[in-house]
Amino acid sequence: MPQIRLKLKQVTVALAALPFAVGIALAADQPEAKKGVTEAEVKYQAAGSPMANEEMHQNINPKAPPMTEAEFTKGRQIYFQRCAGCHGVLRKGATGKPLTTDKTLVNGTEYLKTFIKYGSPAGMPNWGTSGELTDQEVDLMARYVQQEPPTPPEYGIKDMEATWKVVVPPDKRPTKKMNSYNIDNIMSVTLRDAGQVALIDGDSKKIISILPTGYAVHISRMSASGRYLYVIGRDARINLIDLWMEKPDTVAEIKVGLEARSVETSKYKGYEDKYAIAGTYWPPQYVIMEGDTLKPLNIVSTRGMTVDNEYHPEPRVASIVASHFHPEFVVNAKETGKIMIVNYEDLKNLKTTTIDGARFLHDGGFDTTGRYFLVAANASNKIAVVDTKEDKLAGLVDVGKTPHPGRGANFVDPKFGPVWATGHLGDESISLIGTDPEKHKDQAWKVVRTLKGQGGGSLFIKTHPKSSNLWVDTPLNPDAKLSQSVAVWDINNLDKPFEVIPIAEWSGLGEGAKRVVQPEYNEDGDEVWFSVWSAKNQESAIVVVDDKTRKLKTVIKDPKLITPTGKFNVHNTQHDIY
Ligand code: DHE
Repeated sequence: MPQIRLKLKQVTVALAALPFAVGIALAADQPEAKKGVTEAEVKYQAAGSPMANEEMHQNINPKAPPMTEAEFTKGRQIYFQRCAGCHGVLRKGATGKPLTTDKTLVNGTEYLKTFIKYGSPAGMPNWGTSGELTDQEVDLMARYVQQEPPTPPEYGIKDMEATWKVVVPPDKRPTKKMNSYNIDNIMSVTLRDAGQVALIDGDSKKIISILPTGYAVHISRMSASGRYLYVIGRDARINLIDLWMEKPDTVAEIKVGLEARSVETSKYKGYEDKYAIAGTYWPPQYVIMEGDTLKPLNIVSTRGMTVDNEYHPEPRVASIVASHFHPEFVVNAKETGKIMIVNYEDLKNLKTTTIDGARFLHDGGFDTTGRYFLVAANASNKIAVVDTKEDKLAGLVDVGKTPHPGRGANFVDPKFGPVWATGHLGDESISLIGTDPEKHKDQAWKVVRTLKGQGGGSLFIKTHPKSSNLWVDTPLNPDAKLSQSVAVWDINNLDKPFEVIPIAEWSGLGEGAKRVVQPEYNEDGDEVWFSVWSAKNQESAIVVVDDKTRKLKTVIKDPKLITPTGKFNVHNTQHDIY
């Protein structure tokens, strides 16, 4: 079959940051997925991929309807902005159905147009009738998905080295803390659509500095010593920030791929601050770097077989945590459902233990002992439990629909002992899982209690060892009353109904989505911070609540606080306290 090889030119259309953009979501084709996807899940999946502007190779399929090069370029941009989050870069399917040509060519242009225009009850948005795409664009996309998927370039050590900058070499950095900030109580706040982080002094609530980072910056993590802060953008750029400087700033940076979400640092005794690791969505791989310079050392691909023994070309790297029991990282691959425990003692003779979890691994956190890592397998409605001491699967727990714990919440249930909890995107339940196989063996790795929350669309749940409150957000619930408030339970009295706290109302903001997202505690565990997240051109805020009284303490507002989402307290992040 003749194939024309065509190299698409780089395009300059800016990728709009689409915080509330929706993606195409169809779970029906996935073996483990429960049928139907809620509006919250659809909303969550697809922020625009930063890859829309990458140069890619395109093989023309002679059986597909004709398209001009300009049409290809436009189709590719729309695909990466709207569709890739759910259907995958190579269109092999993730939350959404596979859109490979063996399927799309059979369906044909007219069928695809109807599907794209009107959507489906299983979760596909109605791109045409909602006004997001014109009839012409719907027609273009129907033809585009019948072409072979363009392949973004690979990204190896030379590409990484070309972007690697050591701004201040280690021997030119301070040898002791040069500022008077209480570093342990600094909050690193994601300013999502500004591509920045705000470092906020948790004691004074004043902004220390706003630092440029990657595109649609995603998470912050701390080094074992608490000195270095690592921030990763969706465009896979990492900033290494030295908190000892008079004014904390970036001392090194690197771009480790084309699209990413996770970064972590070595925490095992003897390896503190020695290594950093980042996982990428594209290419599907992870890289181990020097902790204090970000020099890339070792890149490992995650391509391979799924837990169902089918090959997957694009297993995106989701959460990564550092083991406290061995010199190891726990790397979670989304599409394969495999959990890789990577031993970093000898990078040239890398030992990896691979555990079968379930699909699609996403976010998670440790239990209170730091031994067990609990990770959401969101398309399987399960939590996989990894024993990081024995390096094996301790359990696979059935929970509610589309679990989304963030790092989860650890506390002692008055009846069932130590538990770790997760909320869900797909329903209103909060699952409490027993985590003490020694003293509460019968409860371990089982849902011991289910709380009924405000509604679905929950992303983050949080408590603190010094608190008796359990906070659950619902930022993606379609009802503004729910997305703009949080529910809080008394841990010592879980049968008592939750209280609803109107965080967005307390913020005093005007117009905007005002989604209340991600509770995070201060170092002392007596304040809980919430982001009130509106669009880029609207005012947002951070609301600080007194944890004991559940009353408003203060509102942090500043024109520079653009789209705040995640907040990472240095002490809590450094010590995995949640
Ligand atoms: Fe996240 C964590 C991926 C959308 C805020 N997010 C994570 C992690 C992954 C991930 C893999 C775990 C990292 C780790 O622990 O190493 N997030 C994704 C996506 O793929 C997704 C669904 C769509 C996308 O295109 O990015 C997505 N995430 C969002 C948002 O829309 C959120 C709410 C706002 C934002 O800032 O973009 C969001 N994600 C967060 C936050 C964390 C996170 C705040 C860290 C939580 C924590 O407490 O550690």
